[in-house]
Amino acid sequence: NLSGYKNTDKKKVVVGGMFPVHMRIASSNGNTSNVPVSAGCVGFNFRTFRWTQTMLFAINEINTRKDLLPNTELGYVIYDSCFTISKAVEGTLTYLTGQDEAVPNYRCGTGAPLAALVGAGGSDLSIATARIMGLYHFPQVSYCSSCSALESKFQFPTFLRTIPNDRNQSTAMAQLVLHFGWTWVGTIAADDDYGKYGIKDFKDQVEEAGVCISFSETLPKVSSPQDIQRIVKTVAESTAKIIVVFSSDVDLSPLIAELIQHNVTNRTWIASEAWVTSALINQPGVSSLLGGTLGFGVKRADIPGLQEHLLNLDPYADLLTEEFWEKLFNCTLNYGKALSQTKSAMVANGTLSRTARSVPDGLCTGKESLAKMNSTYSDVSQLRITYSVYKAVYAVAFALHNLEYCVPGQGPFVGNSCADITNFEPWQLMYYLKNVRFKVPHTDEEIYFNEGDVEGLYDIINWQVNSDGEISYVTIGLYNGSAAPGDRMTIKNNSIIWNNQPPRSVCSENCQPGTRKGIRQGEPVCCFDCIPCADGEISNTTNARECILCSGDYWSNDAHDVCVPKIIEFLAFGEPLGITLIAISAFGALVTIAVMIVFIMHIGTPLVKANDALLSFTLLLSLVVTFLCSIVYLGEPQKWSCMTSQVALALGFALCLSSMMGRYTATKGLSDLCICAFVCLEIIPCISVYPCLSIFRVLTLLVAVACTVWLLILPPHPRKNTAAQNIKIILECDEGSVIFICCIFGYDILLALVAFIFAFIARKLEDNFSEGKCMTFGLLVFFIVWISFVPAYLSTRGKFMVAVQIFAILASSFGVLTCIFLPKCYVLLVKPERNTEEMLKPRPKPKEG
Ligand code: TCR
Repeated sequence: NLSGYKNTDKKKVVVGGMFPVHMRIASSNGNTSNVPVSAGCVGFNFRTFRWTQTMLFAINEINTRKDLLPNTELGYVIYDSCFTISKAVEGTLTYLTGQDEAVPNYRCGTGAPLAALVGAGGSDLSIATARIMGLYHFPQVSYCSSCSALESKFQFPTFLRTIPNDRNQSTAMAQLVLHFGWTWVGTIAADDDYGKYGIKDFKDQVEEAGVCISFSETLPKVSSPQDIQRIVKTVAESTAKIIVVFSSDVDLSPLIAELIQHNVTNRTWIASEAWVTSALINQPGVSSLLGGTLGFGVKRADIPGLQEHLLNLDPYADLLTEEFWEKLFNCTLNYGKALSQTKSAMVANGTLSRTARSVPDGLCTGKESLAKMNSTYSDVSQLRITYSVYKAVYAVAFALHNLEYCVPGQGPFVGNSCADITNFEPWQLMYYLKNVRFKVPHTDEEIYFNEGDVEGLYDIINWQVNSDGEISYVTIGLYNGSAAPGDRMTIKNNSIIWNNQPPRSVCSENCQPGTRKGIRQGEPVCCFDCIPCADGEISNTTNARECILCSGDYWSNDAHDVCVPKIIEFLAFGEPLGITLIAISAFGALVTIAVMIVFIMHIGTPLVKANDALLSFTLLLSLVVTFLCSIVYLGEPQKWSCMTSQVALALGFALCLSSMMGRYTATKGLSDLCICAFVCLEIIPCISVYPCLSIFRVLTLLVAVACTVWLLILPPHPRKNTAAQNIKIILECDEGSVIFICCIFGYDILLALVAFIFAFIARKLEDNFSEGKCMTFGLLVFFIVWISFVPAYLSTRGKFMVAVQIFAILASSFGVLTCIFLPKCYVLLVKPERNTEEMLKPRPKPKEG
């Protein structure tokens, strides 16, 4: 510990200070047979030594000021906490008791009153010391203990700090992560209150916002190669590109060194305040690993005069400074000059003796130039915690000033009394510290404590690698924790320089529309698979959880991101197939009409006469009907067209077949009678062919009636068939009643069979026009067409079903037309000489009765 004040006749007050000048305590040799001594410290930290010097500088500045504590001189006692709780507690007890060897509850002599303790360094140290200080109502002002646990006034009633509460920083980090849309981050925390509370607050906030933590590692407090190796492995194997580190530089540096060894690159690090501008981390060679790092730094300030103070250091001022000098210049100071008694007495407390430190042999004079030596100690470019130390000392000074200049009778204490600067109680100073409000010299920042905390202001710092591979800290944004939630953070996005490209850190990329998220069992929610939607289902948002089923008349498009109306399918007039079918049926109808005309022109000739003109015309007419009714099948099904098409076809065929049969029987005479009678199954007394024929006429009539009833009760109607095919709606006719349709077409089949039997039996009968053969052949064509129609019809879908049906109609009609009428037309038109009575068989007179 260093202490001192100048000898003047002013009133004196002692301010305590505690800094982690060393990085750790030397490990003990485990020997329990010796008298135990307080552990020595190793690992000199230039940065924290600068803080120490800043406290001295601030005290000197205050002591020379005329407006602040003009009649009081501040002295100081500074302890090295060695970054270790036990040392910090030891220092606190020593400070409180005034003994070199700490004896609690005992304070020696009536020396200058103790004012407040500045510091303790890290949060875990402050937590330990603040508990002791709290016992004695002794104020403590910390410059770098930022842990949120210290905000509890219940546990730490006399703790104040000039560094913002880490709650702000954790929120800021969470906002930063959310700002850039990173949802997959790794975290590394130091194994102390700072790291654990900081990371916990951060995690709580990001996880609430849907970010997933890829890994959480804890840095060992006592350097452990296995632990470091394990963390390196985790970092290298993780797919998280963003790693948030809440740790002090001292704890982090072994990991960074190891990561560089393993050449881990392509990560973006989010730095907490404790290492964001640390020279311990920012060593040559880290740029590939840490370039592009983003971090939070507390407010920076320039303190005029500090640099001169730092450079005008007297190497022999005290033991710490001597050690500093020797470490910096790597030499041994020439002790012969000034090794005082007091200093050797203090060796035991904190710093190791020279021999134990094993300094190098080269001698130094104490005249070496600090200015030429560019060290962290004299670097005043990033005065952040240094500035916080400065503020802490000033806070104590202003509080003391207010205490000293309390107007008697108007004081804050019982009976409006004031405290006496030469002999005050620590809780009295605490009152003034709590209520202190002052402007920091050289900057216009105003400091006051709100429940012991100051405002959460941070610079957002980006580590930018310049052309020589060095890293410079560029402030790319600000965070103000006391602003409205929406505008706490301002970031200049385009002034950020990333290590290579702006990082993306997600476990799984977003699921595009058309797919849905599929969870992976046992993995965080940010890791998922994108599963394409099934046919007929869509998703139209990114990261949809479910696909939506398209309703009724809609179906998914190829990309599965919108429901599109199903394709409506029917055989249209306009399309090639439709046109072809119309043409064929029109052609058929025209040919039939042409045949009719030919027959009319030759109406008196034997051939026409022999064939019973009326029946021929009925047959031809029925053929025209069947040809034309195929057109009705085309086009979008309407109620009328559905009703017409089947009925017209069935009646057309009935007419056609019955007239074929009738005509045949009419022509064939006697021999056919028995056939007719046979056909009529003797049930109907059948005397001539004509009554026999009329049975079919009656039947036809019955069918017509049945059709009418059918049309009235269960009419065929157009229907949207969505079931047959997913992507299409087939417009078709619903028959209404299957039984009816079977009946009327069954009747047609019956007629056809009967006609066929007639014709088959009669085909051997002599006649010049081979009437019987022609008709047999025509009916055979008819049967073949309709039998082959069945499988063809059943194996097609949609509009082709209609086409198959029309083809069957046309084919059968053409078959009948050509077989029956072609030979006759041939005779009528080409061979009129054969159209004579002789050529015809003598017509037998129909038997009456
Ligand atoms: N608060 C940390 C310790 C710490 C620190 C630093 C240590 C902070 N900033 C800079 C060394 C250098 C912030 C704590 O433990 O609360």
